[in-house]
Amino acid sequence: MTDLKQSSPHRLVAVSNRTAYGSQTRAGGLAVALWDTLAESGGLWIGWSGKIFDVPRRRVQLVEEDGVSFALVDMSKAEYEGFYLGYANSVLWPVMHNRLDLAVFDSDYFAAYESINRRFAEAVEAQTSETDIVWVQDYHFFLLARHLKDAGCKRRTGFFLHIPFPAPEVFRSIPNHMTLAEGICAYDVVGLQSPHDCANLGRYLHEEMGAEKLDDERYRIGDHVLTMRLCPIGIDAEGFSLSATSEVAEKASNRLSRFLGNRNLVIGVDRMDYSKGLPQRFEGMATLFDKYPELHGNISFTQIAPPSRSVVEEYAQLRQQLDELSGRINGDYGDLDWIPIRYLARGYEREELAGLYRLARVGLVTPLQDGMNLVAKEYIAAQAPDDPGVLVLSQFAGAAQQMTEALIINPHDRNAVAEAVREALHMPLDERQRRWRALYRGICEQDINWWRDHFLAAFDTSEPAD
Ligand code: GDG
Repeated sequence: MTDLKQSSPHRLVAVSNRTAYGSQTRAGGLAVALWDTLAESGGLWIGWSGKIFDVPRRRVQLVEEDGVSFALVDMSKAEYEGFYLGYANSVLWPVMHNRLDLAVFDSDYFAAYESINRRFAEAVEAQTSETDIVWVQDYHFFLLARHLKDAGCKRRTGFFLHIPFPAPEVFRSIPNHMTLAEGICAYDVVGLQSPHDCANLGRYLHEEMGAEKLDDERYRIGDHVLTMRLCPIGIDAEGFSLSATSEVAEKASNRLSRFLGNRNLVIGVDRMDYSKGLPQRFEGMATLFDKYPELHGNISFTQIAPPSRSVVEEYAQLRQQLDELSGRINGDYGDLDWIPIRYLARGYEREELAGLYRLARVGLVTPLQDGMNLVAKEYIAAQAPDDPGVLVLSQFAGAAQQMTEALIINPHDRNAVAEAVREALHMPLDERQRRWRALYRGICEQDINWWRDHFLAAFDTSEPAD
């Protein structure tokens, strides 16, 4: 394994759109896992400064925090709009989540995407050396390694895609899909969330680029060998489990309990995003209320949905759709002493969420497409072992390919959602415990540190870029 922790000759350099620099709460997950390894290898994190200038500073800003160095890159307002709101979030995000109908193919967006990828590549070249391992995160930077190569800059590069890789038929609809694919192929190691994603990318590379499969992970494309690693992301399962009994968690749980009385809690927690299937979930709950009047007054569905990317039109529309839908369902089924759907369009602290998950008899995670879905894993981590709740999980979340002991459903089928919630509510304790134990074991074995180490170990067998 590539041991970046002990005086390894390789320094780790992370690249992501947003870094964890200056964030007050560096709680859990990716930020901590990267931070730890970066600090131990004397590493560097390159990302957007979060600042928008009329004329961006050309020089990157170098800062340090808790043993990690940061190189922060600026953007202009036009770049932010073209690269981030435009190409990343109005082209790549919808297409990769199978929502071609929402994609806005504007050639100015692609120009901005290329230019920001080039600027980040220049920052990588300037701030790193040939012995470093450069680990690039996510769909914002498909082209970064390609730009490095074009500039004659030799680096060992890895790329992790947090979101799904769609069927080749869908990916091909992006006007610049070949350029993006050449970008992918310029990396030494590409990590994906699920076997499904690996199969899709493998088929695309074979059909479009004539890639030859050498073994389980390696593809030859021209004279370059690409390692494609199945590397499902995890959480800090033990840490999250502990935080579910913290003071903050218990306080949040008590606040909600006072309102709940002895009703069973069904919980959903999602960024407000059309990939998360929120309208379909609300409709599924309406079907439950419709079919089973005996449940009225006996359960409470609480959906936490902090708004995100709200300046993008589709997100504003989703907000309106959810406002209307929850109002309609509460109007139809609610009573003087019962609100069927509690829909909270705001965020809570991480520890508060842990407490709320623990209180919930059912965790409802029903995205229409999702790279992994960490909420599913957090819900399991937060449960009390002697009285665990039940996870209802969409077959279209990457997590479903690992978490097979959940109740797996098709999120488009509102009847299936309703029946799974009912089954979860009636599930006997011994079955709940049996399913939970298997799920908890899984998320502990393949946690966030496993994910990081498994990805980086791929560099031991990958061939350096020419
Ligand atoms: C992308 C991929 C992949 C949510 N509400 C609050 C809050 N959250 C936290 C959750 C969870 C995180 O946000 C969401 O993670 P997901 O995995 O569900 O989804 P994306 O943001 O879409 O992430 C996804 C992930 O990358 C990692 O690879 O799993 O498929 O789309 O941790 O707890 N956190 C706080 N308050 C909230 O109100 N503090």
